[in-house]
Amino acid sequence: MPHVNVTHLASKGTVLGTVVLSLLAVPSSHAAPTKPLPKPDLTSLQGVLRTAFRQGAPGAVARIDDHGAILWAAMGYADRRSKRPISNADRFRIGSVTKTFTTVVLMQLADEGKLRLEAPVDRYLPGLLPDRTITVRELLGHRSGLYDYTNTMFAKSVPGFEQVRTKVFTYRELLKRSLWHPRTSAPGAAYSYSNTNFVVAGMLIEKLTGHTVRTEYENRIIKPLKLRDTFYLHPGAKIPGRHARGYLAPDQRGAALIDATEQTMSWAQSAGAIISTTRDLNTFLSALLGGRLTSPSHLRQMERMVPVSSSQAYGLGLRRRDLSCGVSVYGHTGTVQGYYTYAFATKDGLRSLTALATTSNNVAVLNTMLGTLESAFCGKQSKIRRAAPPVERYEDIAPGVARD
Ligand code: REX
Repeated sequence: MPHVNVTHLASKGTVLGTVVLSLLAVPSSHAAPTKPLPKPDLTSLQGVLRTAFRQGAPGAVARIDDHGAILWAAMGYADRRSKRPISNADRFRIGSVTKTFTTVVLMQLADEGKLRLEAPVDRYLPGLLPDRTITVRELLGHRSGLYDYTNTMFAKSVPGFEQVRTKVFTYRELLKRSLWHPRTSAPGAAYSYSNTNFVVAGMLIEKLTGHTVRTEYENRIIKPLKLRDTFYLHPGAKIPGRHARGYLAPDQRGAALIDATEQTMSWAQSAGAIISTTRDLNTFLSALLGGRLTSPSHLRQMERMVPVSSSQAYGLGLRRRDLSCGVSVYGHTGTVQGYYTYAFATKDGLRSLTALATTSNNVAVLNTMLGTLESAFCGKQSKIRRAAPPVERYEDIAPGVARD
């Protein structure tokens, strides 16, 4: 039998009760009073993780932080060989949630007057991009038209991964792979998700600060927020300390999972190489949305959304999901080999959810895990029945997952 572990904690160590009470006191400090958020539904959260496990995720965890109260759930294994049960203390690869960290660093630089969102990237990195008019805002909102080199890199999931898992790329090499292809649109003309944008964002950080992105993530976010389980390790391939192993599903149905835990993450770097935990990501998102990482005006810029689909929108390094009960949440998703992450919070940052499934290239699991948002923010008011999970039009992920 798989391990099931569901625990309730309240902020001061007392058991439940406090969780329920705290959920009623919703209105934020800066937003106009809105109707109270529905209570999270821990039973359905547990059910979502169980479904993901049945669909092939070796492990799945989720943690909700709500006004200091914590709810968490875990299902399955951190390691298929040792059968160690997975828990919310396990570190994992967060993929593109890294893009929100990268954007925060750039917003801080903008706050310091070192960067302008409307300025062409060319002002800071002369001659780098083929089109000198692409602005910083267009990069961070995926509206530059720069082709996503991961589409071709991972057209075949396992061979693509094996080809890069031990490689070390420079930012310029990654950019070159993008520029082999025509641009997807003129600058600013259309949304088209591309890791290339956040490779250039990493180059901007290094150019403007004279430091590695690692130093900037550490000094500006990780240390101030005391994120003890959050690291940017590149090109080191091992996840330090206690962590969940990640398993990539091959493109052939029914083929054995590939343990993808160790890899350099060099293909992603500032677009996706951070390691973290559910607790640290919740802390990060509530600090960001609560206004503790950037000026109010630059947070508003991140939150200025352009619709991507009927239930999704993208701002700057930040996604919005519109849930079935009318609640909208802000954060990011992440997909790297072996790990699917959802990290979202309410606009005021007072309730946050991070969920992880330790597999990837498995659309069923990806769609199922979207249900963790419904459980966390809509609870019993969710209009989505788990028997018919929401279909995620996941146009943002490389071929095979994305465009099926
Ligand atoms: C890489 C391929 C997907 C994954 C990718 N990841 O672009 C970035 C990210 C860093 O997290 N983006 C997601 C592989 C979409 C986000 O922003 O939420 N897929 C897999 C394939 C497909 O190999 N053939 O599923 O592991």
